[in-house]
Amino acid sequence: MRLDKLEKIRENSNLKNIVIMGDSNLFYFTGYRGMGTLLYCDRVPYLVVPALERNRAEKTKGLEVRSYFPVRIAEDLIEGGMFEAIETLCKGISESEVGLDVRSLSAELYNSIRDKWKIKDISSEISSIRSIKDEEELDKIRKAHEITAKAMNRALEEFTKGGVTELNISGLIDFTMKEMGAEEYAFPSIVAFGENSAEPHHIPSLRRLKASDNAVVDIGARFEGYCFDSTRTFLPKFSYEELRKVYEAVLEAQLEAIDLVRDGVEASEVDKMARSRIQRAGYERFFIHSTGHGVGIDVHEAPLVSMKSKDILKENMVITVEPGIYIKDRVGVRIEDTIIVKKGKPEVLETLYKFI
Ligand SMILES: [Mn+2]
Repeated sequence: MRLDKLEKIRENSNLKNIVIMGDSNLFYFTGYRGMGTLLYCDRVPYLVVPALERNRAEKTKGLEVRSYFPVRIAEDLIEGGMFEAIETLCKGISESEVGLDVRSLSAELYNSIRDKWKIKDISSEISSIRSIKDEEELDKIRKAHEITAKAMNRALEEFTKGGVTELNISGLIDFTMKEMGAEEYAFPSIVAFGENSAEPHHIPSLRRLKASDNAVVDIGARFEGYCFDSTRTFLPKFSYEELRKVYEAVLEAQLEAIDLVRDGVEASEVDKMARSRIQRAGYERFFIHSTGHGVGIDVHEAPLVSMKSKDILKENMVITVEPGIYIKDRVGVRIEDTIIVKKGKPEVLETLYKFI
């Protein structure tokens, strides 16, 4: 429960009422994972949920749970939908500005709310608070790391044995993660062999591993609501020259960029460092995404580690550093670690040791 953080936002933004609708934000502030809305009405917090979620919601400590249903089937249900419930509980909500996590809403929902209330978007305040993790969050991320590392090792074993398809390996990865206690994967596992690795977001297929293939494996477990994100590029026993050159450039770029990561550094500097190393190797035009992103309840969240980022790295932010080179129809290499920013040397959560 992090209502103290919501109270701080309310105070700083000079708001009377706040409504939180995004799933990740709802989980962040309340610990509840399910359908529902956090209504913070004149400093009184309510968890407003549809009738079917009521029992689960009531396990959330420290919050008044109110539930609704379209018709009156029970005394203690509010008749109507979510908006009726909110307006019943928070009289006069439409009279002053309502703080809302607009970035989490669909365009449709946003439009219907805009007609009812005066909105103040508090999305960026929330994402900047969420970007700095507390110890409880870091422990969940470390556990997600441990699980992901097991799956990565399993993937390498299969790669070394050979005779497998991309789908074989991705299936084993997903199985291993759940076997080790992950609730699910943070995003669909990417396994890409040979020329397929030139597509950063390749979808695993029945492509069978050949002796000269590399493999890009980009995976992450989700543990108690927290994500992990890691990529390794496996090299074949005998790498051809281009693959070796590309791999070395990406690895050195990643290591140099990680060396720069610490409290107070501009995120854009980390991106520039990775990019300049890849430029020196002559592959700049093949590094077609940003260097990294924050990881937490969402697999992509603040801060942004890109050329244009305005974010400053702070202690206990969790970010990825993941340069890559992608040469169309030939080969791709990406190496990614999730990293905890510290005052000094960062805590690098490696899934497999890196070597050339
Ligand atoms: Mn990533």
